[in-house]
Amino acid sequence: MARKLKIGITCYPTLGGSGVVATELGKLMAERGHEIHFITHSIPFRLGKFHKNIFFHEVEVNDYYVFRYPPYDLSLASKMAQVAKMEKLDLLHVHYAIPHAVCAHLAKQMIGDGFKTVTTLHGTDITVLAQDESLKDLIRLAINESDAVTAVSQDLINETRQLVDITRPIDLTYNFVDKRVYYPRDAVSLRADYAEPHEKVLMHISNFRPVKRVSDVVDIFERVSKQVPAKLLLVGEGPELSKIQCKIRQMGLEDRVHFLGKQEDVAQVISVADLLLLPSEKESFGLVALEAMACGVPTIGSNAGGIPELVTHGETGYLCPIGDVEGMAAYATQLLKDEKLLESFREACLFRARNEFCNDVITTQYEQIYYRVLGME
Ligand code: GMT
Repeated sequence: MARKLKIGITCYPTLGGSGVVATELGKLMAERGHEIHFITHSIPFRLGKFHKNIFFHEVEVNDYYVFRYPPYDLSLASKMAQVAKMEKLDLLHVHYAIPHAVCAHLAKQMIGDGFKTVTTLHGTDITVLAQDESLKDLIRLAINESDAVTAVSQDLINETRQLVDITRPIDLTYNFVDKRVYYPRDAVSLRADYAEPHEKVLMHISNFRPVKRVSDVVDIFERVSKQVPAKLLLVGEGPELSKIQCKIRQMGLEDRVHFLGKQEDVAQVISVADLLLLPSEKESFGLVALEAMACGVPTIGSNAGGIPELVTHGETGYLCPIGDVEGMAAYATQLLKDEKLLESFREACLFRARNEFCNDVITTQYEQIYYRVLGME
């Protein structure tokens, strides 16, 4: 049996799908007996209760008076090196190229002895940041200097090759959900708080950034609700929220739309829905569509980025070109009006989530990558 590893993990601990995936992966690796050291500026928000084998090392930024901008990246790199030496880590796994993969590269120089790093690309680190010429060379360096690089969809691998001019191997490692957490929850009483028994529930969950096209969500809902009695639940918050609230008022939809704000227990909330709307402009994977799928909720969305690798058009949801609100509304209406079809989609969702994106399978893939870079295959 291969020896248990000591793994350092760095991610954005307070927001986004990349932080969720990194944290869940750390928890699952710890369950397998590996020792996990999170090196982040605050405790990862999905870490939850006490876990044996999980340690947290806080990155504190030195606010020395000559610094106009306190150098977080340098503090992180130093902390990575310090923890790696002190705890005798086998490797560092960083999520998101900027600045984490760059810091890992710096840390590696400080640690020496052929120390290994693994980088996982999540999407915007390439699709947004690598568009910036001032960052492109830095991202390329960080990727090329990692001992293994993984990406959350084939689409992201293709974009990375194209945008950053990378030829090195990149492992495709899809995102996953923990099947013990993500399953259809009993949502009868919660649902009754928001919708009448004869009404359908559409849901959107995001960080309300422009890339999510939440305005399309409202346009789709307006069209659907003319055909099917329905409510829209909006979960999350972000820069577009007040614009969306205003749009809903202007369209006279206030009594049919509920804002739930940020929610911790996504599986419970999502189980209320009949459909998830995800019309994003860009989405390297679309973790929320997987969270929905695992709870038996089909997605109607755009065919942007990696979404088609996750949502099977005509089986676990329907996908249309970005901005095609008419098409998305038509598919949503068709599905909501046909209870038998909706039920078959629900079943297909549960089957696909359990078989293709299950925590056991993906955790093993990451574990194999760790052993490979350490020459322990
Ligand atoms: O835009 C977001 O939703 C946040 C962002 C992040 O960095 O956490 O999400 C990216 O990583 C997620 C986890 O791998 C993917 O599911 C999202 O598709 C990806 N977002 C984009 O590509 C826009």
